[in-house]
Amino acid sequence: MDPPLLPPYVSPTLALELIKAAPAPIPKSDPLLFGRAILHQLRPPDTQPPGGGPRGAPAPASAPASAPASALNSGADPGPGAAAGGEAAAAPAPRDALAVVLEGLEGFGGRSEGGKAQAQAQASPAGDPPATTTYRQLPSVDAADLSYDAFVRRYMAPNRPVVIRGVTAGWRCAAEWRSPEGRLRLGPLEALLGGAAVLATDTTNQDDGCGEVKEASLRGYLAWWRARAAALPPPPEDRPRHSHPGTHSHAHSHAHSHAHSHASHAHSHPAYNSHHRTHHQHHDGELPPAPPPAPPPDPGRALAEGGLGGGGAAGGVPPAGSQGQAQHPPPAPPSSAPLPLPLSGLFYLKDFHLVAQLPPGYRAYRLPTFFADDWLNAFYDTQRAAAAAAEAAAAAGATAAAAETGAGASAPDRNGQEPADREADGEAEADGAAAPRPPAAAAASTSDYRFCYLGPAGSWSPLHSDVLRSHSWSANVCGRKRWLMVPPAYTHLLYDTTGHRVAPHLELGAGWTLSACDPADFPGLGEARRHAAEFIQETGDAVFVPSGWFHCVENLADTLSLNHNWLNCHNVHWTWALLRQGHADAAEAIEDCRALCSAPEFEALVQRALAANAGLGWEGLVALLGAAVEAAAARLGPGPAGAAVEAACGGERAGAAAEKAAVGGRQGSGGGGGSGGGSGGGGAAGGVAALNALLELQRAGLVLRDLLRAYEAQVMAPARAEAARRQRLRARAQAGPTRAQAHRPAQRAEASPCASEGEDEGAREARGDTEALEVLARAAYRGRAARLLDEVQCCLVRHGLQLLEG
Ligand SMILES: O=C(O)CCC(=O)C(=O)O
Repeated sequence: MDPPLLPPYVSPTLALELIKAAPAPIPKSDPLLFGRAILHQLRPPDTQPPGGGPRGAPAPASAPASAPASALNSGADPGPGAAAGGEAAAAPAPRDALAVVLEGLEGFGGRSEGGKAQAQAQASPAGDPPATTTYRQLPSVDAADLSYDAFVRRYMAPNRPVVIRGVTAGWRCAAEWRSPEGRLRLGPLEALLGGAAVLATDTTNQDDGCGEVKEASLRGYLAWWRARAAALPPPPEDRPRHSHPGTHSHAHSHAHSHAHSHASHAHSHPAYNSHHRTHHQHHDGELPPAPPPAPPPDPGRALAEGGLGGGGAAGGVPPAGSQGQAQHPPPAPPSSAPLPLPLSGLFYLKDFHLVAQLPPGYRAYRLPTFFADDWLNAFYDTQRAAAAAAEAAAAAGATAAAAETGAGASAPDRNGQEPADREADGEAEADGAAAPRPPAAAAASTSDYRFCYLGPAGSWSPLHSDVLRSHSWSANVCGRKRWLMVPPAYTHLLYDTTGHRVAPHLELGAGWTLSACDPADFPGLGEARRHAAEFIQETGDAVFVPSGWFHCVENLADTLSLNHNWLNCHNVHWTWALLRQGHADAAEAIEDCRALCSAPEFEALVQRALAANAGLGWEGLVALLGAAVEAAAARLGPGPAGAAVEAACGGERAGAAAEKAAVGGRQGSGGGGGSGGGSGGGGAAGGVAALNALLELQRAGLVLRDLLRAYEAQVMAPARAEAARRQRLRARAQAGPTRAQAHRPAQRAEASPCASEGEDEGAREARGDTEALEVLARAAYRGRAARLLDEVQCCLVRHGLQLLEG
């Protein structure tokens, strides 16, 4: 990955506007964010499962988008919406609330119609395909016409999707992995990364949210792809050239955002049948001819040896040339050995950690400026650097303490450079290292959220929203995808009647196997579909998928895309909402264990379950926020930057000048991105940096504040209650049996396990409980969160700002 020209700053005007406003509220329609009880409140009464909840609840379209969490969860907990800036405190009228989500979403037709607008039909009760169902539209814009300010103002801050055209211009991978005719070239990819280990998901079954996942080497996967293409019958001569008539025009007109009829795209559905896909491939020629035979570069990693090539970071990758030019030896010859993947499957290579696997110096792409403000990958990069530094220190025989000292955010990268040097050189850590990586660092290097998706026409991704409720972006290096996206206000409609399963896809019509998407199982799906957006992503397009927008994606041609998940000050409150509810869910699931272990042990179990389920625990989130806060505070500088801020926003003229400085030269995807970058010293540019830093601090602070409140409500309070319960039991045991219990000794023993033990034992237990509470209260990350919040408050106050109330 080529580094972007960082950091991308919004103008002082916009930064100040965003600081004064709350982050966009999260519609409270997602059971994973707000608890499953929300389904009972939001679902229309006639779609409630038997005995499933209060009837007469408001219809989904009337769901308050920013009702306080306390209205949903018992207690006075203000909820993530409140954490996000206090808008939740004043729940708007239902219709206004919905408008919060859809208002101003240009091209997203019919927003004021409450779902009636463009949907002309919905599935019949039997699930028959509606002949004329259409989807809403999505805006698309040329990268060159979109400033970073405009992107943030129109899309990222309000959490709305957009297609940005022309982002892959100048990318090396676009030049090398795509033929001049626009076909996918698998040979150069194989030469670079053939030995890499990949996971291939079988997407044959449309009912299955996640098909069988098999391990292979990339070389093995590509061998499967070629063999499958060769095994498929040649297309009939009389067939039309394009198997997706409904989207054909997109390729030529770039008219991505128009809705089209369901009937017109039925052909492209994976379930349609493999012959249609074969036809597509052969006629459109996305798959290059089989490469010329040559000895495999590493027979041990060849497909013939059974799939998993043992890859790893550098395994099987030919060395890069001195200019960073990859050498492209011919791919492995066809082999008679068994394929690692069955030809009957339709395998999709998803979530392949491409950047981590690329050879040193191979800069496949430049991170578009729009997507460059990324706390998530920065955090994992830091962790990886820390792991590498710790390993190197350990290997050098250094003490553990010395290793720890080196394992911070300022740890040298694998080239031994300090971060400041790297920035000056325009280097990205992800570009790879010259030195061989220690094994643990190699393992850590896969802990990022930078992916490649590669699959033949027809492969697809089921309906999902992204990990940690992150934003994602997807850029098509080659190929074409069809997307369906559901605004977060309608998430509740995607669940089945048990409230535990999300529909695997949005279609209820022809071409899809319907049993799992029976309207009887998914009563809200028809309505969800009426609110969904559909669009085609062509080669060179990037899709911005905002937090919490469920989407399913289908490859209409052989497609390779690059995808990142990312967090920043605009959506980190979504992640916190997920982790907060995830903690409550995990605690509830193991509530029975609470009495059996100490409070810190119970909390550790909960956090472990949370991290396993969601991908991050609270401690991890505090670490991530800590990295963001420290980086922002460093940019702000130690002294009061009030003068700089004033220069940037105090007067009309200064503000306008600063804005110009911020936006100028940042048009387009790779065309800039950095003005400012100063440390808060005077002048407009310093003001830009300072205001952007203050915005980040404020948003991180809001989450930290809510996290500390949640720690009190969800960790300390239940632990205290449990300690008090135990204390009551002990007191009762010490007081001796009641008259009734004296006649029922067995029951007495059950009621109080301490009853038969002496007073000393009880006192010891009481002391243990008290100590356990103290341990919880002193949890290191809680202390760090409190210190970070103090730091945030100090920075804000120094500049005459404060955290939003709520
Ligand atoms: O392209 C795909 O198949 C899925 C991409 C996706 O889900 C994403 O980028 O969030």
